[in-house]
Amino acid sequence: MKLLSLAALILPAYVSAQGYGGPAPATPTTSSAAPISLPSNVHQIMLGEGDQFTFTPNTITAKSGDIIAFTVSTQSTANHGVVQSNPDAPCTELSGGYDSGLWAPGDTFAITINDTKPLSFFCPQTSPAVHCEGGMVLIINPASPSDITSLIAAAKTVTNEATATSPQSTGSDVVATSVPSALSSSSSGGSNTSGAIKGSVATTAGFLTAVFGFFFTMA
Ligand SMILES: [Cu+2]
Repeated sequence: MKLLSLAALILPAYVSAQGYGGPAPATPTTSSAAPISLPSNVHQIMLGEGDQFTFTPNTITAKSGDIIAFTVSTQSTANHGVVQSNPDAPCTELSGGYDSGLWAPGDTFAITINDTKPLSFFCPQTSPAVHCEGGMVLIINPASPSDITSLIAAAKTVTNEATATSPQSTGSDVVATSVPSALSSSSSGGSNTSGAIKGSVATTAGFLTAVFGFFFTMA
């Protein structure tokens, strides 16, 4: 009994030293394709699914005040982003337009739209390939369903012109917003956190085996 009391004193101290007394670790991402139930005012668009230069879907209908959450697919080997454009220049940043910057696979970011007029966007990634020229464009609230086909065709005729300046949190009827809680667990760092947890758990298990092995030998 006395040995067990000693173990009860040692173990919490050890566990505390490993950081378990701090904030709970983020829940690791399991799959970017897992269906998630979203509020009706939230739309999710995947970037780079299948490691392609695509938005999935690449055209959506949304109401004023709706949130569009963008998630870079974990299937992607490239970083992607969303930059507001003028449909007449599909790979050029709209003056005063929204610019997300580039995000890594597994990351989620979001915008709120404040109008129902057509809004067009492109991916600003240019290295090693220019994604916009590969057709990585998006329309929110297209005037016609065929507009996305025309925009993709126009983007593919652009040569070395995917221009974006620096991240801008506001644009034309667009403003960056926080990621809805239903999607926030898939934000960045999931895989790294997961690896850290696994390593820590393995170390703790080894420690426990050593402790109890020691006491067992002593008894
Ligand atoms: Cu891209």
